[in-house]
Amino acid sequence: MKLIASLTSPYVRKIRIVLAEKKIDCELVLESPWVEGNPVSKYSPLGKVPVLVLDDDSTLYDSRVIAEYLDTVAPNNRLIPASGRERISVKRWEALADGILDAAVAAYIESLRPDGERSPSSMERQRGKIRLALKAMSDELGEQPWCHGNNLSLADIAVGCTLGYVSFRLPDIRWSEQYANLAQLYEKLMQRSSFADTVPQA
Ligand SMILES: N[C@@H](CCC(=O)N[C@@H](CS)C(=O)NCC(=O)O)C(=O)O
Repeated sequence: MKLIASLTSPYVRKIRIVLAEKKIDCELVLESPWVEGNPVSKYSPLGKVPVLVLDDDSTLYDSRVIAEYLDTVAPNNRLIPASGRERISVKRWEALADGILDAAVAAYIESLRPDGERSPSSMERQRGKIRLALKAMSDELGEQPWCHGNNLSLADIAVGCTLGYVSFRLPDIRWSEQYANLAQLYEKLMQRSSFADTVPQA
């Protein structure tokens, strides 16, 4: 099994953390989907990372499908509840976290465009979503030790990857000063080697 990956992608980080928490061995194949002529589209028609290539050469994407697959094939350290409202709650957290990521990635990509081509209104639109969704995250976490239940779940992994990415690419969004509960959760997550070993680096 191999993971087509880039070290800055927060969606890839989510999968690397799932692999580490579930102690699953997987080869990491580093490819940037932004480099001209990159081979990512050979693995996924969407041309995005992560892609998981299975031993029979079939491929899985995107990160939500891969996370679910890994949690199903390895029943140890379950990260997603098996069914019902519990499962939906974890998946909803993941949707919230990934939604912030989608907006953060879009805002960052827009910021890289040359002067004159950049759209301040489009960047502000994405930033508005990020601000609202971070507040929703903080409100929903409240005083709970974990996003869902009494243990680490995919909800915490997705939220942690999102918080790390916002700090990495949009450092002027000072979520940790604004939301003490999110800062505490991130600090706790960063004590795990799965998180500490996967901090995004430029
Ligand atoms: N929904 C996808 C998002 C994946 C994604 O957007 N990956 C980015 C890297 S952070 C990418 O490969 N972008 C390349 C492109 O948009 O061409 C997932 O959860 O895996």
